[in-house]
Amino acid sequence: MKIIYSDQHYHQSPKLELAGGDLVPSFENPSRAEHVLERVKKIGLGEIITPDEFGLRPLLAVHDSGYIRFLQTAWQEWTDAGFKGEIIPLCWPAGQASDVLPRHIKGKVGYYAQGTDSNITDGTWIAALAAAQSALTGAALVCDAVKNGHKTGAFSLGRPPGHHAAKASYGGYSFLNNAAITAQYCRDQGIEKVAVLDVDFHHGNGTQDIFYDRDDVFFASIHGDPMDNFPYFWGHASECGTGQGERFNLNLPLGNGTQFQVWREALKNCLSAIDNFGAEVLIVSLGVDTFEEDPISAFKLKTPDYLVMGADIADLGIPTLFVMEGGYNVEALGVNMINVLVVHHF
Ligand code: Q9C
Ligand code: ZN
Repeated sequence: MKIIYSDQHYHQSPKLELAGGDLVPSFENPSRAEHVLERVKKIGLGEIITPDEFGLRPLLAVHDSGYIRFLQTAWQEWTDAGFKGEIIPLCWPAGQASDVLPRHIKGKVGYYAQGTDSNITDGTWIAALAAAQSALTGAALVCDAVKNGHKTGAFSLGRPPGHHAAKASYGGYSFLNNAAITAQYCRDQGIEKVAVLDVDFHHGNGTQDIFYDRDDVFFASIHGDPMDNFPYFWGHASECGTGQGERFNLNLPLGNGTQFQVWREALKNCLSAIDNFGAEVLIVSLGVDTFEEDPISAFKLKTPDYLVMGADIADLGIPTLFVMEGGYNVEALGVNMINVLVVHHF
């Protein structure tokens, strides 16, 4: 399995995040990628390559152009307005509000943000763009394999994560939706049916948002019940898609404290739905914040469980791109994440 990695992720190194009213060191930080990369090297998972350049076009195929422009210019506008700290939004158009995009950067930030957890820094755009290009590089490998009738797997080892980023909003440490960008890229390469399987602890609300009315990209997510967990306003089992997309969105929320035996049943349901759909390419939003010792999540998966998870996914036998998402117990992150991948012999 090829691993795509860029050290540009170091440009996203937010200082602090609000947690329970305290400012604490950001959970989503460069040490996460360091631990995963270290593990990849230690076990010799595969060749590590740097990303190719795909430009902005594949990003604009899933994200709103005004939103992309905002990500590119937010830091400049923020510093031009005289601010020195990282960008943390302070107000939102909640409830009944105008849908007009404000002129001032403080208003724009509230317009595009889902919450206060995803600081925009001077390097956020550079890092997020590199993560997207890494994922696209992996997608190109997988698409080539499909065309040549080979089975292949690739792993985009990148951050910041992406699955909370919607068409026109950021949140949950996500700015560009790497999984969605690659799913659309595969479609544009002529792959008829693409499935996205999201195993991160948190619901992939951004990916759901992007493909909610579509029947060509199937989205399945296993996650902490939004009644008790971020992103709170998306991820209920009743959200099945709309219009053409009805029945092509599968949410399997599970209660806090869920252990692997129950989690695995949900995985089997997702995998058989993906199989029935007839996916030619599988993209996995690979978060391992389902780990029992994750500091911000509530499932009880153990380190060996990730081997079984990986084997179950490999059993589908579909060319697969793994895209790194969450996982915040940095000590265990490398081993847990690579356990999912190590059983893929292609
Ligand atoms: N202060 C991903 O795993 N809530 N995002 C943070 C802690 C947001 C997680 C609360 C969690 C988002 C990609
Ligand atoms: Zn997560």
